[in-house]
Formats: sequence, structure tokens, C-alpha cells
Amino acid sequence: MRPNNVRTCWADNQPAVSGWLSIGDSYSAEIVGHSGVDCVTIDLQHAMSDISDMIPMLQAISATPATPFVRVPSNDPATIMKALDAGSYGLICPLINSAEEAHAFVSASSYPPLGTRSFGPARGLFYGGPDYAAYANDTLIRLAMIETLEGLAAVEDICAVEGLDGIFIGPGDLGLNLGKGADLDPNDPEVCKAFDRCLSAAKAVSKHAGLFCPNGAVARKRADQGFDFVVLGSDAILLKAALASELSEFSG
Ligand code: 3PY
Ligand code: MG
Repeated sequence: MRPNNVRTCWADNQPAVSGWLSIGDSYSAEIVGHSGVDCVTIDLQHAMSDISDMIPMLQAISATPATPFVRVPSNDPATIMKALDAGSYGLICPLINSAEEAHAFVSASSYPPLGTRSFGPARGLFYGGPDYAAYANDTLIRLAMIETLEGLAAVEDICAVEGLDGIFIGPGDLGLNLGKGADLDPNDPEVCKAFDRCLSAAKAVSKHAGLFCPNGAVARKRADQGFDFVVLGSDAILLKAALASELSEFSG
């Protein structure tokens, strides 16, 4: 089966860097896939994309060196299975609040005996290779999002769920839930405590911890702290920032 770049990074004790697609288009997916990132995450939760946009985006990422990931809109087994069958090599599931929810996520994304994923890998087989069924459980990656107070309170139990590769913090939602606003101050002591708790919970059981970062500088800081799956901002954030910067240069 084709290897997963993110697992390769982790095996080398390196953080994996993900691009993040908010623009539901195959050409921007291809551009981000050729940027040098290890993987590219198609966001189906908040981006202007739906499941039918996802398939050409996965096809476009397949033509690049990056590994395709999908953030599913919710912990829905049908969507989880569809994203994997379409060739996603990693899933990020939002709003996981308990070990039971994390277990349901792992179950829907894993073939028996570990889980209950139904067999029919479609494009996944073309992308992964003919031995897909035998190696899918060990190759694909499942990250549960910690972004609520319930999720934070249960983070140790969530990290312990068998088959879950790790957690991914949603700083915007977690900030709102902590009463700090969506644009939280990363140096706020309560925020630091929450992030440290998530990182320690994952490391204690040899799992991985990632988070959404708005830019490369924040991602570097988080990777130096021990987070091993970082996002450097979405295509939409980066496009807007690049244009604003050029505009300011132009305007003096
Ligand atoms: C959050 O910040 O809540 C996220 O879900 C990041 O995409
Ligand atoms: Mg969120």
C-alpha cells in the first residue's frame, strides 16, 4: 500500500505539516499539494465545499507528492466511509467530546476486526494499491478534534482509545468555549494550560497531537513545544494575507 507521508514524518520523529483547503476547488488543491507540505486537508466542516467537491480535490492531490486528508463535517459513519472510499488517507473529526465518540469515529474508519467500516474502497484502492484492505487500518490516520470543555475534560480518555492516532486541537472553538473568544491569545495562562494538557495526554499514551495554526511562525512554536501535526493557515487565509501585503506594498 502507498505509504502515508504523515506516518513517515512521525517515524522520523518529525512534525508533519498540513496544507488546509477552504476553497472547494481542484486547482487550488493541486497548488497546495505542490507547495512542499506533507499532507493536504480538505475541510468539509467549515469550508465552502461539500462531498461532491471532495472527489476532484482528492484526485488533484493524488497528482502531487502530498498525502490527502479530509476534515469530515461531523462524526457521521456514512460520510467518514465515503471520504475514505474516495481516497482520503487521514481523517480529522470535529467536536469529539468523549471516549465513546472517539471510539465510534475509529470504528467507522477501520475495517473489522478493529472497526465496522464497510468494504468498498473504490478510488481508495486505486490510490492506495491492491493490498489496500490488508493495510488500510494501519496506514490511514484518525485524529479526534478537542475543541470543547467536555472534550478537554475527557482528553486523557479520548487519547487512550484504541486505533485513534491522536488529537487535533481546534483553537477557535476551544477559545470560545473557554470564554476567551475565537481569536484567543496563545500566551493566556488558561489557554496554555489547556494546550499543555492535550499535549501531555497524547504523549502519555504515545499518541500524536496536532492543531490548527494561523501561520508558519505559530506552527514552528507549536512544533518546538512537541505538537507533531501542524497546519500553517488555510488557502483562504494565505491568499487574503498575500494579497493584502501586495496591496499595501503597492499603495506604499
Ligand atoms: C477551530 O479552530 O475550532 C477549528 O476547528 C480549526 O479549523
Ligand atoms: Mg472548530
